[in-house]
Amino acid sequence: MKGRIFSVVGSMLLLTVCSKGNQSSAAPAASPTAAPTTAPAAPAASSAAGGTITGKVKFTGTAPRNPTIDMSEEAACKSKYKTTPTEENVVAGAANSLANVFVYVKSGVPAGQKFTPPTTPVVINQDGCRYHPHVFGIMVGQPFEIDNSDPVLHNIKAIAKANRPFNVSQPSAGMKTTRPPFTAPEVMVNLECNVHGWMKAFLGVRPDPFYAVSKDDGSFTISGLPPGTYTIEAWHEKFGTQTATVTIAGTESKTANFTFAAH
Ligand SMILES: [Cu+2]
Repeated sequence: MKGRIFSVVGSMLLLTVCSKGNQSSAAPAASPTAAPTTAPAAPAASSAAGGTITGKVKFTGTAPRNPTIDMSEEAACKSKYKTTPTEENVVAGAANSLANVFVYVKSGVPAGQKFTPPTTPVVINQDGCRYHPHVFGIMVGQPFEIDNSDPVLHNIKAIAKANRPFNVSQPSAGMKTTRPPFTAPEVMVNLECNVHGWMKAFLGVRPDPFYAVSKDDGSFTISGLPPGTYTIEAWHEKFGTQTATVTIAGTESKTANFTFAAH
């Protein structure tokens, strides 16, 4: 989503990490680590004003096995897979890197500061009876599009508290539905399918653009931050949440790494 990895220079100073939990009672016991990374000599490509927070997310322990999905009653979906598909509860890469972690600035952005949402929609696609993406973000006021690439009925349901819940039924392939934008920040809005119990996705709704989703190698980048002290939260659907405090001065880059305990 926010894919660029910037060179991390001088990122050790002033980074503090706290392991306190937050409103999510599912927070794991492990404390996040604040390990500075040694920056490769990559070109510093940040032309946008502001500071950058980069980091890696990983986990300790053994990742739970993702349940397999029985798609035998949905042949059109099943035929899209060479092997038995699984749920995507824990998507892990090499060296225990953890994907699908929603990392965002939880606090520290001045309350009065307004950010214009992109006019391009965030798209979720139902393909192979799974959601793509599985974890993603959107800004308040940004269009949200729901696509169906399967020749089967999907009925996506948004389970929201701060936002209005909704249902969208899409009985055939090629359907596209644009929803009115979300109106309030909410981490996370749960999306699920009323037809296929295994279909789940998680959407972080934010009032600013300071969020990212960790990639397969666990990396994330949040850029364009004005100077300030920020609470960064990392959210994972199974492993809970962790927070770190990062102070940005000028246009510097800082590192915030997170380590979850698998359970
Ligand atoms: Cu479905």
